[in-house]
Amino acid sequence: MTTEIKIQQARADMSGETRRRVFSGIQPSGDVQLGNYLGAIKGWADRQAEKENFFCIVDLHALTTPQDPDELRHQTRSLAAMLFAAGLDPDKSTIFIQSHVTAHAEGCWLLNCVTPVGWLERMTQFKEKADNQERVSTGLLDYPVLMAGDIILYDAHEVPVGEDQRQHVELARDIAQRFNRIYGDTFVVPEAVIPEIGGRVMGLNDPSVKMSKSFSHIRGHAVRLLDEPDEIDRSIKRAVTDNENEIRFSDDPERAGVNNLLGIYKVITDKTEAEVESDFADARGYGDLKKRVAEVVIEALTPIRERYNRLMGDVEELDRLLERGADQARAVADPKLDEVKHRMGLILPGRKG
Ligand code: AQP
Repeated sequence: MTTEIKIQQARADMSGETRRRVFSGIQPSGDVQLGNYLGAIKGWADRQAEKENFFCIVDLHALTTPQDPDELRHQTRSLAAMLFAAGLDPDKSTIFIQSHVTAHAEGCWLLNCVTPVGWLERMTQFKEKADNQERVSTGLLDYPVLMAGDIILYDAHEVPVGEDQRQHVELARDIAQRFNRIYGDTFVVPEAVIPEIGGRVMGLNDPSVKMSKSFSHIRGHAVRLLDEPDEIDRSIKRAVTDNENEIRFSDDPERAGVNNLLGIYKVITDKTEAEVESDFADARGYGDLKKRVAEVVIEALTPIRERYNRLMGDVEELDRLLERGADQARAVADPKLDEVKHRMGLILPGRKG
């Protein structure tokens, strides 16, 4: 960076002109569920005007577990439509498919070469997912390095994710710092931004496990964003609670079901804990709680489902929006990848140094 640019940058920073850069991703690995929405997508959409945003449909990550090829193509477009329907605006955010920007896969290889394998073997999500599979792919182990590359190739400052991704963002920090130490200052060291409530929406059928796309086919586990109102109503009415009758926030694991329902209500209505508890002061029991939670969820998801259906009716327009996003993403990721290659000693085609 020249001195002139550094001065301009410092001025812009002082006047607050530069916006923090945000990167996050979501896998097209199943039906988007309420946890994905409340823990990640809703926050991305609510804050997109304040930041410079990159949101990525991480189809390469989805390949780490077995996928039907036609189904994966459908899920990828469907997820794109869902993100636009949930409020991501292509004029405020860059929304793109990971495999359309080849710098992600190349960056992963380069970062693999500075990442000790022991760091990956320690990842909780790897251990959990590996336990559930007969044959574990190298990709499943390597997933966090690809994710680190996704983030640091954009010099992202912030990574808004649900609690389950905290460890992977920590790893991205470690990899960025290690690279900077070995090859000189190259990457911004990113930070995870995790919502206090909503960061971990739990399964309705079992509030001791997180709500997950992979389990969304299990009856009563999740609210899927495309569920019809009566289905949402049924899932929430079947939610596991406890034998008490007290509607208040609590960190007692025995009361995790009620806490989960109150958390969902709180994030959707954007109220404080005190306001939420006062909303339920006149409730006559968990039946009332479930009824009102179902109402606010249905009210929030109905317009998203309607917009989604319209977008899926015009696949050409959807693909056009995704191409535009990929062009914008390449303009940032490709020069960064060149810088990384150069620092590591690779010859860039057409460059003398
Ligand atoms: N239950 C949850 N509560 C809060 N946030 C959640 N997220 C996922 N589940 C919850 C957040 O959603 C974003 C996208 O997730 P992902 O597609 O990268 O995969 P994931 O974290 O593994 O989510 P799933 O739904 O559990 O998918 P599968 O079953 O395919 O693994 C992330 O920011 C995540 O934190």
